[in-house]
Amino acid sequence: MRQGRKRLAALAASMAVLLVLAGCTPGKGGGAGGAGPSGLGESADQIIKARGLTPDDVTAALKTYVPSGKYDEFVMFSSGGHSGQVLVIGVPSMRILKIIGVFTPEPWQGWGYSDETREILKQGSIDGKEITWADTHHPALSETNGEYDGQWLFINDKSGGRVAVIDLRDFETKQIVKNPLFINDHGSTFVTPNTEYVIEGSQYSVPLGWEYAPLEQYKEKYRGLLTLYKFDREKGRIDLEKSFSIELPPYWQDLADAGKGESEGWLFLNSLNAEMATGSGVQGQPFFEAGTAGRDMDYLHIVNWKKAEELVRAGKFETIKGMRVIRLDTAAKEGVLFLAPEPKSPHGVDVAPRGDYIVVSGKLDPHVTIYSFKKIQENIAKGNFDRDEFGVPVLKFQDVMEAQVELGLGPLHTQFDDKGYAYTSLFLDSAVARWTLGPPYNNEGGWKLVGKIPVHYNVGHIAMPEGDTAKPAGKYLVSLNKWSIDRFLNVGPLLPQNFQLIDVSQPGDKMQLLYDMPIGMAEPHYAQIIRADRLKAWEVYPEVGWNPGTQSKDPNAVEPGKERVERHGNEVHVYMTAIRSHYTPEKVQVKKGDKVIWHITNIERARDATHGFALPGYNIQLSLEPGETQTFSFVADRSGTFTYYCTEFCSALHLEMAGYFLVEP
Ligand code: CUK
Ligand code: CUA
Repeated sequence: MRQGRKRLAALAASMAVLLVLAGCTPGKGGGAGGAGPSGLGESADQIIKARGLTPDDVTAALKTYVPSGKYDEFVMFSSGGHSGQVLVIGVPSMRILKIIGVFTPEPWQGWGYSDETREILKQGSIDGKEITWADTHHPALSETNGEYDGQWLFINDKSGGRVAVIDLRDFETKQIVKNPLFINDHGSTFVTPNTEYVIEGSQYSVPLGWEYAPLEQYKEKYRGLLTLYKFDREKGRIDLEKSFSIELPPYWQDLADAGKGESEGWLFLNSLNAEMATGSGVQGQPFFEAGTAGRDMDYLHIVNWKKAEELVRAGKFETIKGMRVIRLDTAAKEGVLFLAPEPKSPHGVDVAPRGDYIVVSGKLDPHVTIYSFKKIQENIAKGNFDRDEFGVPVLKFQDVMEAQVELGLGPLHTQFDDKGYAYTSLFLDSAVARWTLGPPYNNEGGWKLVGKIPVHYNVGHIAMPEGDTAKPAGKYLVSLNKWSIDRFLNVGPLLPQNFQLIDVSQPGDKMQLLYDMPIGMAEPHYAQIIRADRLKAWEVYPEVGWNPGTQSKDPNAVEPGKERVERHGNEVHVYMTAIRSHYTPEKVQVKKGDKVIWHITNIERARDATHGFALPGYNIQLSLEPGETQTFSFVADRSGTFTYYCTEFCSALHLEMAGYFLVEP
């Protein structure tokens, strides 16, 4: 206590010196000896005292504070959980920079109101049913040579087995793909080191295409699946025609990661139901929680995707619901799929930066297990394996396991830094463990627990700057905690999640908790953190009349002076421009029953000069960024007097940016 106070005094003194050096005058005008009742005081030592801060609080504040007009060093792309969105957060400030509409309508961005964005949301329909939510789990940044390249972001929806593509030139979603063969996913999204493929693995096994089959036929009819979506960088879209899937045993595949470096060309997935439990819905069977925990070992799936590509090229696939599928027996026979035992209900599989080791956590085992890719290859080459009941080669645990490190209770997910440390979240311990990788990352033996830091509470994933790439950047760790309990003001029984920022720049067991960020809108699962300087987003759209859907000039772009309303039969085409502070035209008149096709171009070139466009009663809300063209269409099925107006406070005369939409009976 006393020592703490001494440290504090020393810190305050040194801060005062710094402030003097910086030309400030600490201690003046704040009242002697601390803050008065009316304020915090002006000098650093007064503020520290008035707010009752500890030395650690002060260093934490200094480490996270980003002054106005200065930028964060890193950007975190976080899953938006149930919201079906993506959160963009600056690190270390933990300021939210943007929320990107992905699987669900997002009014601010007009996401899901224009024709084009509605169409993209519709791509995510399941058997024609529009889905209004998503369970986003794992964002994945595109990679070149195993490093983030800042060009694309992918994210999955676990609930619907869907994958979305976001273009990081404008931070907008461009495509949603529904997997035709499974209803849920989980091991998704992950990319191969040059983003040849975006990967989606199933979770709860179902018959392919989720056709009906009784649970009693589980082993015969139910299957897991791994889908490799071909990503076309030129077009910026997943190319379903060039994509394919690999059928897997019904072991409830969980998380996946792509090999890189030494293991490039391979994929790894863990699984959690080697028991093939069918749940208490089947007579005499226990609950899943017991049924899936019967065996000591589940299966790490080891997949040779280069080989799988060859098989597809050689025609060794079947087409099911339009998707090319390498059947399970083919995958088992032809060297595409191998298994290795992994301890007790594993969760998380993470490939080390050089691709040489694969780290698997055992939720119900206090260890992480590290597999050697080299040993896996040697044993495959020697044919040193048994086979499971589906004929899939099963390597022997002791042959392919490199090390086990005891970390604590409930290990889940692992990330890496630039110093040869690995970090693993411990769900049950509510902590993050730091441990050393073995050679070549660490020449003093390695595979040792170094230290732990408590987190608040129940951590799931952790994210570190470029922490799952070939070149981790270290420095920070964000702990994505499921429970916050007492960390924030009480907001009722539904509590926010808690993102905790941790400084991991010091070696050894020194790790410092810096900041708590409440996430009060869903449960994000995973996040990835990229160096901000890798992102090269546009400031305004490249040309006036830009269509973000095609990322090119829109044929319906409206030029100033050419605004008009055209009637073709009972179709009315509106060509409108928006600029501070008016729309042209300011009156649009149609007849009840007309089909209205309305194009608007924001002809501004000034950065941040966004206009909105609201047409109340017809459920239209657009965001028109500088240069952007949007089209929306509807049937004017309700006569009356409607107003349209701008929903972005764009200028002093923003309220005057409005018009009348008249529908004659
Ligand atoms: S999972 Cu959520 S904590 Cu879906 Cu990545 Cu492990
Ligand atoms: Cu344009 Cu307000």
